Amino acid sequence: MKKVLGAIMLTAMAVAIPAAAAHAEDLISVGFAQVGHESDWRTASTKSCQDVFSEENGYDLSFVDCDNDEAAQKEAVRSFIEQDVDYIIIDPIIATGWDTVLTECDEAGIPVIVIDRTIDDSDKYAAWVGSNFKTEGLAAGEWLKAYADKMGIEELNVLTISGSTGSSAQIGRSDGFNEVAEKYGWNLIDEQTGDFTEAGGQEVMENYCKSYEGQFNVVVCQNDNEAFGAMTAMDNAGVTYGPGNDVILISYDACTAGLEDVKAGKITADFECNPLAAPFVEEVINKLAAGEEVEKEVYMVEHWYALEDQIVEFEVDGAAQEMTVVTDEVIEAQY
Ligand code: GYE
Repeated sequence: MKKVLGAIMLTAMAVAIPAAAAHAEDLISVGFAQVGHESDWRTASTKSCQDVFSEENGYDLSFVDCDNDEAAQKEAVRSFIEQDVDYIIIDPIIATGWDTVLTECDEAGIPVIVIDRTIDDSDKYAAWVGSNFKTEGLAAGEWLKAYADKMGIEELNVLTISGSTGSSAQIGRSDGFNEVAEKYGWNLIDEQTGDFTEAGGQEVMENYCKSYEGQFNVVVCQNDNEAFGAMTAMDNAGVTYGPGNDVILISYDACTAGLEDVKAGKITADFECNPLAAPFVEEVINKLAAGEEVEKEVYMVEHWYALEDQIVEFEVDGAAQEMTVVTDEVIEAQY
């Protein structure tokens, strides 16, 4: 048995050595036009891609941080076409305006894989891997309904700090939550963008605290970083938030620091968006390379998080939703 194991290990090493010493021309070249570096979610997404598309794994990755600049993102894609990379990955900053540049990729014969946010005005890409943002918004809304009922809170006065305007993440989360709000007749006081950043969240919340003092009992932040900023602003204004306090604070992403704030009783519920798309993108690339059919849409699996007392039963589109209680182990296991 020992001998057999040794032989297997040797074979594995024999395969591994040439790959590790591979020349650039043996590597699969991938260009990745990333949105920017605005959030913890984004950091996890970038790391996931850099880990999977490493030289060790046989890739030559050209990574461009587009700093939330749509024009820079199109330029990055065009530079990948010039470099004649094998595959292009795009996380589109906004959902529209893509058909021309995707046509150029198509004409150059370079397959495009879209991750995370969607492209809504062109289908000239091989596959998309990401999340259902509308489902996230619906889940946050239906959770709020069930939780408010449990707590006997009859009137909901909601302030939203939205994500980058025109991104599919913002559009989906707003559409989903607002649909539920309209269904139950909640008062949607205001919705302003915090651009998915902590500084943006803080600025918007500072204005809200001044303009709507004493008039709101729900704050919805469309990502954790905005929630971090909003909490600073509420602390400074003397507004309390989290279970049992003045304001029900809802967030999206459920990154490690977000879950820590759920555990600490600050964020009331956090709706996950899973940033680890890269392994699924690699599967798509492998299939394309083998000439196999690929699925046009691949959805990430996500969870809804709260502390025990905030766990309630609710449905989205007729399907019962499970919630996860945030514990140290859960936080530890999160990206
Ligand atoms: O929620 C936010 C990030 O596109 C889903 O972008 C992503 C969003 C995420 O900046 O934190």
